[in-house]
Amino acid sequence: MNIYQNILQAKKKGKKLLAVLIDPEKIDLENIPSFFEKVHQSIATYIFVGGSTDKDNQIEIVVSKIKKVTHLPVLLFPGDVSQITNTADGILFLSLLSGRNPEYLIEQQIKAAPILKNTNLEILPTGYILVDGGKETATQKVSNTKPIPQENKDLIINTSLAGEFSGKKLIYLEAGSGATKVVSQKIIREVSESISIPIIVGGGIRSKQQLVNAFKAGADLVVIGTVFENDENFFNQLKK
Ligand code: 1GP
Repeated sequence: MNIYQNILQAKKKGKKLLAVLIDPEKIDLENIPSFFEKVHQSIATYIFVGGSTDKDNQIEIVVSKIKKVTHLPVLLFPGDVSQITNTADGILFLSLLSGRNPEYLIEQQIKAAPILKNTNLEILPTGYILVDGGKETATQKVSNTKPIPQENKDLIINTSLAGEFSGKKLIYLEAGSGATKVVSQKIIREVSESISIPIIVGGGIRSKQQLVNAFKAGADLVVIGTVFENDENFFNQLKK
């Protein structure tokens, strides 16, 4: 079964999924084996690798090292076309639907197409929606776009619907890495009631309660990065 079918099946069964996000600029290569011992004791089901930038082109080496120590599927979560490597299992093929910058709506995707054509990566078309997470994030700066205010619920819902209608397989509601305000339960709930494809939620989640809240509201897959970078003991709260 491929990655997307697994996500769909989990959604059908009400099984919740957790992705650990690894930023290739921040991970210490030497620490990968011990980091993954903790990942494997936790409820994590996927590994996402990527960042707004990858200045030292570390992604390929990071993914190769990760693949040596884990059985979990590794998905690229690329900031741009330079972050594609065939060493992963799949890629979130993102379109930044909340923004109006053609570079991140379609240009990067066109640049990526001939590269992806020559890989075995499973491609997961993903509508990426930045919502205001209380502070300016790297994604905002790099993409030169504005997030949608959380008060503008209808725009978030309609953008999600437009993503589904134009063929996206996933909708990612993103408050931004290190956000001070997570995507509200109200927004997650209303988006999940409006669309039929799985919903990914991430940005600023730093407690088990926030994770549970996102799941309860309708998130199918939650992404957590920063808190694991800062405190690996957080894995202890998420034991299987
Ligand atoms: C960011 O949604 C992810 O793209 C995860 O955010 O680093 O705040 O957990 P955090």
